[in-house]
This record gives sequence, structure tokens and C-alpha cells, in this order.
Amino acid sequence: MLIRSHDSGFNHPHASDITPRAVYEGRRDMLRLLAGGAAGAALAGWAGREALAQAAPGKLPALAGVKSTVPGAQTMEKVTDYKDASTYNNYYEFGTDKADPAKNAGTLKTRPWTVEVEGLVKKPGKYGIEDLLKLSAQEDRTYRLRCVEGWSMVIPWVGYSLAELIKKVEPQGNAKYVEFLTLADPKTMPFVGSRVLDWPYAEGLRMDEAMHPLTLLTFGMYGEVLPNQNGAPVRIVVPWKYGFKSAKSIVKIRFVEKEPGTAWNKAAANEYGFYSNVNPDVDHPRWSQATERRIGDGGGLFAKRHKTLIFNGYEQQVGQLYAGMDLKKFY
Ligand SMILES: Nc1nc2c(c(=O)[nH]1)N[C@H]1C(S)=C(S)[C@@H](COP(=O)(O)O)O[C@H]1N2
Ligand SMILES: [Mo]
Repeated sequence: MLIRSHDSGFNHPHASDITPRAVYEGRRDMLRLLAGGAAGAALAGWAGREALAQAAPGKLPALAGVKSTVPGAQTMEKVTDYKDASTYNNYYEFGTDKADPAKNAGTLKTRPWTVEVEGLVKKPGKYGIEDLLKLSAQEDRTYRLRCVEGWSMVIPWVGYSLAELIKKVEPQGNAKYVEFLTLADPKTMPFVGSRVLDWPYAEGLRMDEAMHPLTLLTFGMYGEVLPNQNGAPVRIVVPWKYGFKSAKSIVKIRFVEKEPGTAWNKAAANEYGFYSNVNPDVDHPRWSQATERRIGDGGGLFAKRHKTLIFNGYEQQVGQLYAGMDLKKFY
């Protein structure tokens, strides 16, 4: 996100970007041919692609959820390939290249795992991951994750609304924000010794954002538990905000009165604010936020870019949270 490679301008395609795509597109065209007839071809192409895209390799334990009833929780878009979603990652504790987390996060030890809930709550406590998994019904929710760098993916997450946990711990009246702190273990995370970011990775939400039903306490994706590189065993996903708000491998959830510091804001305050709502009209100081590249579209330099939507398409659901706020000032 920072220094090296944002991707709103020219992308240098990697060989690895191009070859699988050629194969992939070839397979799609074949499906189309087999189906015969224009309408049938489009349908078969779509269905074939869907099926291919959604398959997880089945190496991780299953974690299926019931279909979510939260309005706006499913996009109608083609789901990103599991392969892309699990090999093109930002998880700086394991390296700054997109391929690093998948290569390096094997060392992350996700059991035993405890999430500590502390601060301004009536019922603070330590939750073992197994208890946290069972605290509410797991739901399937497909969200688009839009990174501040200018790319996005469509991922079927599994989890439940963070609000379910918040209600259980009973925040005090003066709790105005929720802070998320993630694991920073130099023994298993090779880059925690580096100075790219201030560790542990920290993020935060205003209480009403944290309580919003779309905010997902996330344990899985594609019907399986999260791969380490995607933030196992538990992360949040905040679909109307840039991806960096969605902290991975959470160990502490703290309720506080004042707006908490966040890792990216500390690294570059003029580039990454506290709110970080997806907004095509508020450019990053070094690049436009008007469009995005969908991972898996391929095409390298010539990929068609998608228009970025205000609040990542969730304006109806979350716009009201920011009524009267100057979104250029509170970026
Ligand atoms: N602990 C931690 N959480 C993190 C990050 C990180 O470096 N460390 N990167 C963030 C960024 S910039 C993005 S875009 C998303 C990427 O999530 P994904 O790899 O599951 O797509 O994770 C976010 N959560
Ligand atoms: Mo990101």
C-alpha cells in the first residue's frame, strides 16, 4: 500500500499473471463453445466460471455458514478464484510482497488462540477461539474487498456480525470506539522486527460502525476456515472501508473513549485516515481512487477497470452513519 506498489497507474504484469489467465480464458471459451447458441453460451460460461471460482481446495477444515439475512451482504458479482484470494495478500507481518504471506504464513500458530476483550465493558474476558466460533451462528457472506491500492476481490466470507460479540460484553456508556490489536510474534512472523509499520498492527472503528450488522467477525472463507495468510483464526471484514481496516489474526478487542491510533495512520497520516471509507471522489494523495482493478480479470496493462462505488456499494446500508460529515476531511 505504501511506498512500493500501488496499482492505480501502470501495472507491470508478472509472467505468473498472464499464463494462468490464458489457460483460464481458454477453458471459458471452451465451455461457451460446448453450450452452443448465444444465450446458452453466456450462461454456461458464467455457471462454469462460478463453479471454478468458488472451489476451495478442501485442505482446510470446513466451516460452512447459513445464508446471511443481513441486507446487502451478498454481491451479484463473480466470486474471485480461491487461488487468487489466498495468494495475493497484504499481511505485512509476513512480508510486503503480495506473494509473501502465502509463502511465509505457514509458521503462524492458530491454536491455542485467545481473544481478549477489555476496556470499557461490563463483561471483559478472554475468549478461547473455540468458544468464539460458537458464540453465534456462522453465516455465509459475500463481500467485495477493495484495497486502498486500487484492486479488489469478491470473497465469500464466513462469520457473524461483530455486534453479536459486542452485545455479549456490554459496553459502558462512555465506550465510543473499538480498537483491534493483532498478533505480533517475532518468532513466527518474520517482518515484525522490521520498521515498515508500528507493531502490533492496530485498527479501530467508531462504536456505531462496529455495531453495524455488515461488520463481520470472520473465521472462514469459501466454506473453510481462513488460510493463515488471510488472517486466521479470526479477523474482521468491514466491507464499506478500504481493506486495511480489516485487521487479521486479532488477539485483543478493546473498548475505548477516544479515537484509537491505527497502524496506517501512524505510518502516513496524510494518506490514511481513521475512517478510510471507500470513496471514488476522495483521491489518495498519490493516486486516483475513481476506479479499481478486479483481481482475476487479468489483462495486465490493458485490464478493464471497474468504477469504484461510494462506500464500496453499501451506501444504502451505511451512508447514514456519516450524515453531515465532510468526507474529504474525515477520510
Ligand atoms: N494484521 C494485519 N492485518 C491486515 C493487514 C496487515 O498487513 N496485517 N493488511 C490489510 C490490508 S492492506 C488488506 S487490503 C487486507 C487484505 O486482506 P486479504 O489478504 O484477506 O485480501 O488485510 C488487511 N489486514
Ligand atoms: Mo490494502
